Amino acid sequence: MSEQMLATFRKRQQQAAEEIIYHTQCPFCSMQCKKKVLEEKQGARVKYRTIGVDNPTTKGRLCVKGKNAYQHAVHPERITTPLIKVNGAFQEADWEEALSVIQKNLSHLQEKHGPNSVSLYGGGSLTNEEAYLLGKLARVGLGTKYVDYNGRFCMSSAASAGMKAFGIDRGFTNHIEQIPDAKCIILAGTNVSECQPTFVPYLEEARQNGCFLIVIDPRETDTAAMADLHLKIKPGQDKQLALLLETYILQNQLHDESFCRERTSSYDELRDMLNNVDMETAFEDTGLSLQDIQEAAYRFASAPTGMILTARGIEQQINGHETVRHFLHLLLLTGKIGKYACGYGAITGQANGQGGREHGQKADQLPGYRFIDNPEHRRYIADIWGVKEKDLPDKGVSAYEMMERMEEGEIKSLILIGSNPVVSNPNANLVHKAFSSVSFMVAAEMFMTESASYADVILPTSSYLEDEGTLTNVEGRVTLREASRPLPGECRHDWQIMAAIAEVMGQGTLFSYEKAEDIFNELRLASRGGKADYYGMTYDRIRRESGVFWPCPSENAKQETTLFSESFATADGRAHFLTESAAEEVSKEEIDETYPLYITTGRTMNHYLTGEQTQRSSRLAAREFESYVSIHPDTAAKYGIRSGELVVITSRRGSATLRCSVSKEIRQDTLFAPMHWGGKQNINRLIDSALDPVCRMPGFKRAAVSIRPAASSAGSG
Ligand SMILES: Nc1nc2c(c(=O)[nH]1)N[C@H]1C(S)=C(S)[C@@H](COP(=O)(O)OP(=O)(O)OC[C@H]3O[C@@H](n4cnc5c(=O)[nH]c(N)nc54)[C@H](O)[C@@H]3O)O[C@H]1N2
Ligand SMILES: Nc1nc2c(c(=O)[nH]1)N[C@H]1C(S)=C(S)[C@@H](COP(=O)(O)OP(=O)(O)OC[C@H]3O[C@@H](n4cnc5c(=O)[nH]c(N)nc54)[C@H](O)[C@@H]3O)O[C@H]1N2
Ligand code: SF4
Ligand SMILES: [Mo]
Repeated sequence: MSEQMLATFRKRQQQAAEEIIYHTQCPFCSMQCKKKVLEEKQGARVKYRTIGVDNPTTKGRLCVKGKNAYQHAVHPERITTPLIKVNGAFQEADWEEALSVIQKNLSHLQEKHGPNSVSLYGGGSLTNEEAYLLGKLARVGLGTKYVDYNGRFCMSSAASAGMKAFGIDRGFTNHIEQIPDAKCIILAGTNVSECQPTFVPYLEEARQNGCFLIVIDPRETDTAAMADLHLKIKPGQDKQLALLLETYILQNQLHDESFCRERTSSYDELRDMLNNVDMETAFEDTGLSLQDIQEAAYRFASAPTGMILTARGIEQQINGHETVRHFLHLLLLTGKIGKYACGYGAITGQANGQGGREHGQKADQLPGYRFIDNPEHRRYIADIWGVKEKDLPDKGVSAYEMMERMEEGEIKSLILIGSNPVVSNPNANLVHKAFSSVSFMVAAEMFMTESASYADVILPTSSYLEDEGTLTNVEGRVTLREASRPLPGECRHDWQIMAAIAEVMGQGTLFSYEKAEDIFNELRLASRGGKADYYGMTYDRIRRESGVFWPCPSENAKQETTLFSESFATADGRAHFLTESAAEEVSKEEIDETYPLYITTGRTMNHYLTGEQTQRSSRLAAREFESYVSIHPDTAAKYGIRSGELVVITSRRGSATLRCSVSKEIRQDTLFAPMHWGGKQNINRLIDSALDPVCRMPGFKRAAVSIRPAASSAGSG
């Protein structure tokens, strides 16, 4: 090697040594895989590598999204200065100007139309500290009742079902390390292979140990491919299926009579109710074979241990609450809860899907899973916040209902932090109108999204590489994301943004924090004695123990690996059966001559939610650069559609144009489209605005539609 070459080589080596390591957690799903991102600077060039880091939940595993998530965080399209809209165009501004515009507009609207003219909309990507602060900003910073978040669309039915049946709502009732010992597992409407890939090894281990795996899904997903029995159900008919399973278990004496008598209430009423179910109709509704249904019931009830895991397939229905309740009945009837390797798991969705719903960004809730219409709960939180109980607003309305009130003109302003509602809400055409009709809108965002483009002021926020805080993962384990990358440009953290808004609105003293940990320490007090009690956790303890489960009432409280082993968290200590139907008045959308097919919607491996982040990762975008609709080959032939061509799908609300993908994996009467694209590919233009009467969940998983080639001029709807 020549001297010159050696010198160049040494120089390169020196440059390569300029490596910074950022410890963090993946920003996407509820597995919250721990990882480190290595930033290697070589002169002007920067290279990134991502490595999984061992932890009790995901053991160092990462999926393709987690490996590539740095790409959006360092993307040149990141918004890094405040933007103000002037004559329809965004202009860069400084924080002082932006906050002054916010103060003037919000004050003007509230003086003229009252405090409730302003609304806030949050998200499940926010840390616990930020979700807590969003609720506080609404109730005491701005004094409005209108606050809700995207988690309403995510898990509200599982949350309300868990709360009513068991007395608390924590995703998993058991630590997930017990899964390998479960001998029968029902996966109802969950596609973990694509949505929580680092969870899958737990199921594989269970199967190795002899577990019988049942998957309920209208599609043959990668998850269904692992199953011993796949029930390819008609969309929206899972409650009917659960009723059939319950009845079969009881009729064949496969239930646990002493568990039902000792640990539950309304057991006799449940039996009476099931006697009155029209079994023939229920059976026809499911589109399944009787033999398969009977096998599922027999396998689950007779297995020594068993678990039921649900996700959005059965939950995002306008009878989602009741559907989940009936799946919980299967656990109660067979006594498979409160025991090792038995129990329930609502597989949470977003990074902080669980914690995000516990600390008060939901219309009806206060921190610690307290309720805003409970006088005692109100008093407790008012004391923590140093305000009078009577000054706390009442309950607001759910996420989509806020959109309706914007469109009707009652809500005049919106502060959006961590969501992209024009792509993710049902009946997306109405959301466009709602956003056009508000007089003043603020968005805290990383990117110019379809929703943020409606804003009058955009505030640049931090990413998961920069923003430290706690998140509660799929297990109910509170983890600490130690994010240390310096804030790019003028970006600020969401909690700083909320504190700054409170300050210009004259409430700064209630929002003076120096770091996320200060907010966490207030949250600990606010959650103390509540159902989701975080009081016994500190940042140090979470670090030391690699995450801490709630409930955690004291600093030396032991972590409970199995909830409900002695009693349930209800007032009488018993689990509650649901014996009447509240959902009868909301009728599910039926197919007819004009709209002859069902459509269901969901996710694919490479993209995340409305795609704003994953589509800015070139490696993920390259894997799937546009949306699609799956159709069975016989159905495609019937409607004269060739694979790969563009088709127009129309419902009673609107249309989307998608590329057709012909596949035997889907039912003949059903189409499937992912939710990750906006604009003309936005599948939520088709989804109805009807909501579950108990939890206000929309029916994202079932609509009636027509299909035609985009090239043809004829069409229906
Ligand atoms: N890759 C990826 N992973 C994600 C996300 C993402 O966007 N992309 N998002 C995260 C979030 S926020 C969430 S909430 C979770 C969602 O996780 P999942 O709920 O697992 O995801 P989905 O694809 O919405 O729906 C799951 C399955 O339900 C099926 N399904 C549709 N209709 C019905 C029905 O009527 N009955 C039954 N039984 N099944 C039905 C679909 O075919 C689909 O396979 O994933 C999280 N993880
Ligand atoms: N048809 C159909 N629609 C659905 C669903 C479905 O299955 N089918 N699923 C529903 C479900 S489960 C969910 S969870 C919703 C999700 O719906 P959305 O909340 O609209 O989805 P995201 O794409 O996560 O939007 C988050 C936005 O916030 C930004 N962001 C990310 N992190 C942060 C942060 O820390 N702070 C701030 N300020 N901004 C941040 C991102 O850039 C992105 O633009 O969609 C629902 N909509
Ligand atoms: S998307 Fe989910 S499973 Fe994949 S790396 Fe991120 S947190 Fe883990
Ligand atoms: Mo979600």
